[in-house]
This record gives sequence, C-alpha cells and structure tokens, in this order.
Amino acid sequence: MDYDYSDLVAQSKQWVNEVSSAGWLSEEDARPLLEYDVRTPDSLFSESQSRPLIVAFLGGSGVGKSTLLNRLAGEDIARTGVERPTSKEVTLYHHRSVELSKLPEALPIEKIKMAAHDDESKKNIIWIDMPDFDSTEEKNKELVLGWLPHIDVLVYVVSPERYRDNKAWQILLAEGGRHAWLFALNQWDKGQPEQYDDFVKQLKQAGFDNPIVYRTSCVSDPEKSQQDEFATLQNTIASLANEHTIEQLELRGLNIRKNDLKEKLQSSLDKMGSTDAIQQLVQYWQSSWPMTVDVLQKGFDWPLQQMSSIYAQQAGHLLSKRKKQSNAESEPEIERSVLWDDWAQGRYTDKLDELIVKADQLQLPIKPIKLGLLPHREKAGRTIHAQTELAARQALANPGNKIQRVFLKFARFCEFVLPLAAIGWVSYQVLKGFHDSNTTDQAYLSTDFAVHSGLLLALSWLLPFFLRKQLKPSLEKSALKGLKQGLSQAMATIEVDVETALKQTAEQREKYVAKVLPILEQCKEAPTTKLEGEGEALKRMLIQ
Ligand SMILES: Nc1nc2c(ncn2[C@@H]2O[C@H](COP(=O)(O)OP(=O)(O)O)[C@@H](O)[C@H]2O)c(=O)[nH]1
Ligand SMILES: [Mg+2]
Repeated sequence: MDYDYSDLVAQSKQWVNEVSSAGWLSEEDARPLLEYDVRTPDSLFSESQSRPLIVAFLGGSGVGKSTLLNRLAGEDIARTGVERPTSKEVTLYHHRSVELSKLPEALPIEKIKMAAHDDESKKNIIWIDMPDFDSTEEKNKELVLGWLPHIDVLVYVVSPERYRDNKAWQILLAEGGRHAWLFALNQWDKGQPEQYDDFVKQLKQAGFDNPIVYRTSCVSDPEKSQQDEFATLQNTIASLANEHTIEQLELRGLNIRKNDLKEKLQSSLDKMGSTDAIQQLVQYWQSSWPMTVDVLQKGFDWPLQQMSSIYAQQAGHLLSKRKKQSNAESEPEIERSVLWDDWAQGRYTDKLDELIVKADQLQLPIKPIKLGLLPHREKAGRTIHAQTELAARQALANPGNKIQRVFLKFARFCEFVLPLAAIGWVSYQVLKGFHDSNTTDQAYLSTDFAVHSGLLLALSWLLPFFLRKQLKPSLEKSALKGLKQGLSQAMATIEVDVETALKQTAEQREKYVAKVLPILEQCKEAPTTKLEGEGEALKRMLIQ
C-alpha cells in the first residue's frame, strides 16, 4: 500500500470538507472526493510480505465461474449451479502460506469462503470466485463492488448466449482502465465461431485493441472440449504472477488512481470560480452602485427635508445633548423621521441580490458570496443612520459657512461696541456742553442735540442688531446640508464595505486554492518502468 497515496486521499478529503463547509462546493460536487476510496490490491496485505497476484472471475450468473474455479482447484470448492443457482459468497482459493492481514469492513469475513491449497506452482496467485453480479441480490452487488478495487486481473467469464450481459459489462466499461482483463468464453462446447467474433468485436469497442479471449469448455466430453483453452488461460496468469509484474501493475493502478484524484481535485477547483471572475464582480459593483445611490438619493429628498426641519426645531436639545453626554441616559429620545425605511432597504437588498445573480453568471459559487454579504444587508441602515446624524449634529453646532460665521461674530461685536461708543460720544458732548455753557451764554443742551443723540444711540444699536438677524444662518438649511453630506459619506462607506466583503471572499478562495495546489502537485505520476518488458500478453490485457 502506498502510504503517500492514502495520505493524499486523506488530505484531499480534508480539503474538500473545509471547502464545502465554507460553501465553495455543493454537497453533490464534494461527494466524489469525500467518497474517494484508497483501496488497492495490496491494501489487503501487510507491507513487508511480497504479495500474490489477485485474480477474480467476474460475470453473469450461470456462465460457469464457479465451475472454472473448481476445475482449477481440482476439487469442488465453490458452489456451482447444480447445488445452488446463485452463489452469495466470495470464494478465495489461495496457498496456505498467504495471510490476508487486514480485511476492510466492506469485505465481511462471513461472506468469504476460504479454500487453502499446498500447490507450490500456484503459490503466487489468489483466485477469487465472485458472487453473481446480475442476480437480484443487492448484497451480491455490494460484495462484488467491495472486492473490485483489490483485484489485479479480472477474468471476465461469458457464455456463448450471454456474452452481452449488461451488468457485468457496465463494470467493464467503468473499471476497464483500472485492472488487467482476460476473457473466457466458457461453455464453448455450445458456442459458434460467429459468437466468438462478435464478442471480440464488442471488446474492441470497449477499448481493448487486441483482447485475449480464451474459449473454455468444462464438460467432461472429450469430443466437445477439443478446443478448450483452459490450460493456456492458467499459463498466462501464471506468467504474470511474479514480483516485478505485480509491482508494475500496482504502480500502474496507483498512477491511474492519482490521476483520477487529480482530475477530481481539478474539477472541484474549477467549480470554485476564478480570481478573475471575483475581480469582475467587484468592478460590476463599483460601476453599478452609483446608479443605486442615485435612485436612493432621489427617494431621500422628501424625508431629508422632513428630518432637517425636525433637527432644526430640536437643535437646542440636540446640541445640549452633545455637550452633556455624561448624563445622556436621562435624555429623552429625539423625535426623527426614518431615512432608511423599508423602501430604501428594499432597493438595497435588490442590489445585493443582483450582485449574487451576477456572481452566478460569472460562474462563481454563490454561497460564499451570499455569506460574505450577509452582515452587510442589515448594516447599511445603521451606517446611514449613524453618519447622517453625526453630520447633522456637526452642521448644527457650526451653522452656516465660514464667511457667514465671521460676519456674525463681527455683528455681535458691533452690537456691543457701537452703542458703547455712541454712549461715550453722547456723554462727552454732554460734559463738553456743560463746560462750555459756563464760559459762554449759550443754552446748555439743545433739543437738536437731544434728538440727534437719541437717534445715534438707537442706530448704533439697531444697525448691528439688524445685521446679526439677517446674517444668522438658517438651522434648517444647515441641518439639511449636514444630512446630505452625511448621506453621501454613508453611501461611500457602504460601497467600500461591500467591496471589502467581496475581496475577503476572494482572499478566502485564494487560501483554499493555495492549500490544494501542493496536493495536486503530489498527484503527478509515479515513475513506472514501462510494461513493455512484460511481453505482449499483459499489454493486450490493459486498456491503455
Ligand atoms: N455445457 C457446459 N456447461 C457448463 C460449463 N461450465 C459450467 N457449466 C454449467 O453451467 C452451470 C452454471 O455454472 P456455475 O459455475 O455455477 O456458474 P456461475 O454462476 O457462473 O458460477 C452449471 O450447471 C455448470 O455445470 C461448460 O463449459 N459447458
Ligand atoms: Mg458461481
């Protein structure tokens, strides 16, 4: 048993488990790898011992498999049709020295009939008679399929009238490349040359260029069994039962299995989409999100106005809440109209669904993309809410633009300074008048002076007051401006959030791909010395 190979299968299974639980492969696509089996002929034997060649008779019921094995053994070890029309067990005919070290669960010991012999010439071969595969017994089928991976050479037995047996033929088509095949057209005493030719033709179609078909006849009538080639069949098999051939067959089987594993891994990998496709998906998102933003913003026009007037009305409260954050808990909730309503959530969900449809079109598995986007479905509303509120608060804390604010400060300053200056000037004039009235005989204060002073005082106060009133920015406009600013910031945040989610999904894919590449690399073929040295016979037994 090649432990590298069983390791590879174990690693592949672990990988496929991880990948499918992350949604990158469907259960159905993961199954071929999860059910991949590590059984090989030598997995039945302990490592140290050189193992025998395992040869099995396969075919429909009543073709003569058990009779052939009995003939080989020279005694009735396998039950034949006379006693029991369908045999339900596997009969193993082996040399006494052979030890099967570990029979897997799929090969129940009670279903195995062991017949040991002491014939040294057959020491290196284990002959197996399979139960009838085409019987209605489902258990027979399981047993045959359980044994198949452990077989080196299959002797496919047919009878002249039953060589197109369908069920066994299916095995031949499916398992063709994995074993060496010999064919026995048994009951040849009842056969016709045309049937032989036709059978050979069928085999050629199944992939054997020059199949070896032996005509065997197990009846004792010497006349009828003239053309019997049973001895040749035995000799051919005996010629294969040497260490070198078994090793080469083993290596060939291993390469076929590794190649098969590689193909299965590669096809799983293909089902995980490509980096390029995810890149295209990100681009699609970037180019199509602005259109959704447009639609959303149009829909937000009215709620924005409503919100800004609510914010403006409650500006004082909002700002004081901001300043007194420590006792925020006791603050009552501010009344507001909801910006991100069902309509907005609906548009956004539609957009994300559209993204998933696009992913499907790009042949990406949609499950991991759905999973990556899932937290963002609910998050958008919260982002919009948080960012618009923050921006509105900031706008209300500093209403208007910079110039407006400078003028306002100036007006406040004038409101204080101008009346003061006017009072100062009037006081000065009063004092001066009083002083002058002592030296001249002019009236101390004239009516004109009183009117002018009064007017000056009034104007010095009114003018900056009026200016301040005019310059004071509208809270509603400020709130609206803040809300709009917050909204476009939030839209940008959502865009980046989704983009990041897609990129994280791409990274996750990369991680899985990086994990499988070394396994794929190890699946490359083991070096085989070509089977050419084994002679023409073995080559004819294999589908190349
Ligand atoms: N005429 C003829 N009958 C055979 C030959 N080989 C086997 N049989 C008979 O075919 C029947 C089925 O044989 P069996 O070995 O049980 O077939 P299995 O189901 O393939 O194992 C039995 O009655 C055998 O005696 C043969 O070469 N010629
Ligand atoms: Mg039988």
